[in-house]
Amino acid sequence: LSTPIDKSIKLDKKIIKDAIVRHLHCSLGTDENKANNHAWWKATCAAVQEQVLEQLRKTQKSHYLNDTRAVHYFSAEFLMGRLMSNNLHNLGMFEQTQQALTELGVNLTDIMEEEPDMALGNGGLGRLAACFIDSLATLDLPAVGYGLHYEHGLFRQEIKNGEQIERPDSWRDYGNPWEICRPESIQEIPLYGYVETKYGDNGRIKKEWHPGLIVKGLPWDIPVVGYGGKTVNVLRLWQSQASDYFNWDVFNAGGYLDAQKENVQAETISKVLYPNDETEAGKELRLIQQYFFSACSLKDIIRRYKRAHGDNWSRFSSQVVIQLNDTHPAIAIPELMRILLDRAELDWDTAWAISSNTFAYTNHTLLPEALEKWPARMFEKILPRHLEIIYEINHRFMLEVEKVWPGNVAMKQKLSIIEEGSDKMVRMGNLSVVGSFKVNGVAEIHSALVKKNLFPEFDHMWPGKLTNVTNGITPRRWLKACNPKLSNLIDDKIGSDWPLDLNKLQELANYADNAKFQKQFMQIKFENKQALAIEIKALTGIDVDPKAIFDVQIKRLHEYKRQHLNLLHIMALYRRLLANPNYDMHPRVFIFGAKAAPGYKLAKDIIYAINQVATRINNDKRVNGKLKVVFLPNYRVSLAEKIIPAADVSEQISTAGKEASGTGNMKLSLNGALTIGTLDGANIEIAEEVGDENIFIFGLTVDEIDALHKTGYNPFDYYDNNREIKAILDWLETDYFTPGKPGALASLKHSLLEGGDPYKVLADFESYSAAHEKVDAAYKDTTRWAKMAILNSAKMGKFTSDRSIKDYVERIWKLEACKVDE
Ligand code: 26M
Repeated sequence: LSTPIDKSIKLDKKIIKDAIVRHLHCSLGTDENKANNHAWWKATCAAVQEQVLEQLRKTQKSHYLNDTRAVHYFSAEFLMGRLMSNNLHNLGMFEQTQQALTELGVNLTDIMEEEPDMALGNGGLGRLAACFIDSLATLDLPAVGYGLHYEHGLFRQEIKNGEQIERPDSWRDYGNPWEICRPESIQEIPLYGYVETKYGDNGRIKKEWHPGLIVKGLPWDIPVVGYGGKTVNVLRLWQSQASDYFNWDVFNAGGYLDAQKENVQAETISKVLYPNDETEAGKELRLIQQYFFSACSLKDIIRRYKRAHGDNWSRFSSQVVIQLNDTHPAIAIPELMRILLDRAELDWDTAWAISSNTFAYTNHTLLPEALEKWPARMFEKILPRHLEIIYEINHRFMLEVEKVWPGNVAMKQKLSIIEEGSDKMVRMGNLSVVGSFKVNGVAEIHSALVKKNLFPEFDHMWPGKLTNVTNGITPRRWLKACNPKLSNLIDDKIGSDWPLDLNKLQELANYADNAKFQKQFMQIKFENKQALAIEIKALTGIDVDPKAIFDVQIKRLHEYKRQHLNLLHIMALYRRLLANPNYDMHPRVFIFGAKAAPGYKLAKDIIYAINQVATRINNDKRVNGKLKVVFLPNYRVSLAEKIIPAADVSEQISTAGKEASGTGNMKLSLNGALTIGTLDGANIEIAEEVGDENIFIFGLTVDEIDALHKTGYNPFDYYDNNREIKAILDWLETDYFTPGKPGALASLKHSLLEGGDPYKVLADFESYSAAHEKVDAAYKDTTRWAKMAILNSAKMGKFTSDRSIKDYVERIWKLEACKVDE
């Protein structure tokens, strides 16, 4: 792959200005005097969208004429955030648009705040998909993102009396200026019903699925603008609708009112994103969502393939590669088999060769509770033909297992796609491995553990199928757009082509010891902290001093991510300060952002505990401004873009072996925050890049966690032998942090003791506390800290999502770039 050069479109300021005003008048029916920020935002979007759509048309023409192989990224989640700033930067129109608006008396930064986040994802997995489609377009690779057009994205979080309240997210209430509805490409999706076995003329058995319900899939296209503004790919999201002419088949004929009920059911499919980032076993609607978007997307791909190749399937897997973002779209595997067998009437081996050369699967987790399983009975009800096909896939796979491990029943049970038991289950991970030509983990350690612990026998059966592609992040959003001051400084120092070639940041290392550059770098950090301090005041009413260390933990709330380890340490600092008012520490602000799954009780208890401890500490004069704790409500992409440029310290403290990769770790380090972290996920590779002297590593390793687990971990050993740990845990049971409500925080203590402390919080506490003392010492040495921060930014080149995508292209997709003509 060649690295594109700077190819930004230089649009005249005057043209932009005219376009904005034209849209204000002609699209929005208002004028310069009446327009509020929302109207200006919409008019500006419309003006930008004109440029975007022109490039989209050119891109599609070019891909069509070249009949290119393309990747189809299937993902139940795309956490896009806001698009205006990104599109302006990628089109190379940011400055001109800013000036155009200034001349109109409008502030671009203000109107960008009008844009609601597109929060169609939970966290890391969804944001990864968004970074990947940015990189695919930037690298001029033919690609389509496929997903669900949720009416409501991830819930909006409010904090009331310290507790999380979930409110609906309505990102499209006032219209989404970026999306285009494509009714000409509606698909029909069958569900329920039964399978009829027929005998064809040649005596061959034919299966016919008689669905009980058909729903429509209406596609919405979101243009994805590559950096440089040449390639514009699409993200195609499916909305479910009732099918107006076919609701129930003859066996279920109902009246008009019954049909209305079916309409509601059909339209429920794309209503809401599941707010859980692990499996909720047995949620019928979730399986239907998965099948709905996978089936719509496959039909869309096949329609396009047939336009070029007719009924000749022989080139399908050389033109089409489908990447499964986790197992959520794995149902696409039996769906493609169904189409090839029942519709195209291919024989099994031909169909299987096509299908298994089309799919590749990315695993994002080792946590057993997050591995998807669906009850076979549920499958039978919703997708009866698919269950038959899965059984046949499994039967043939079991014959392969028999060849490798003859007579080994236990092995067959272990590897089977079907988990036997009182309630048979379909294991989507096993189906994905069997039905794909490549499987990857998302960081070196994670991929090694996928091979060693999760799928060792598959690795033995198909050497080379399991591989690694370390995650990455787009530097366009996560440095250039979100941290304009630092970006400009970098431009001045090393030139402006680093967003396309992030390894160029290496050159900053030459200035790591340069006093003037250190001063400039830290001055920008300080100004970003001032801006965040204002935001914190506005959102929470809390005053924070930008001269304090801003110590940040922003991610979904999970026990394995150990926000409670951070909290226990904050309580320890508080206690030390109360015991000794002269306790020597540089002032620190601990900043949290985290949503808990609505049904995850302990996660919500931890949010409550953070808020209660925060209130007590923030109002305690005795800490003398040395300690502040801030929980920022409604953490989301657009809030991350404000926090990350202002962070000094990045908390990446998961139990070793539990965080597949992490990507926030990369964003924070890129913006000059120093990591305090465990040897887990991509932290290990970050440490390799920045060097051990520029990161604060602590805690047990994967092997040590394993060993501890095997010898029998007893959290009471730490409680009984460490006075600080005992005091802190006992403190949680008093009403010190919850006046009048003793025991309100007891569940936390309980989970760490009687609950067995499954994520080894207490085992890592001392080491974590010691690492924080090193952080404090390092910060006091301003020269040393500045150098370390600069080197973090300088060494993040590896973690551009462009590199991840190039790895996917080389190791899995085998795609070629397709330049878009002028
Ligand atoms: C599954 C079934 C039903 C409802 C929801 C789900 C589900 C949704 C999201 C399960 C998992 C989901 O996301 C997991 C996730 O975000 N994993 C993270 O992926 C990142 C990108 O690879 C990694 O960096 C993180 O380490 C990993 O936790």
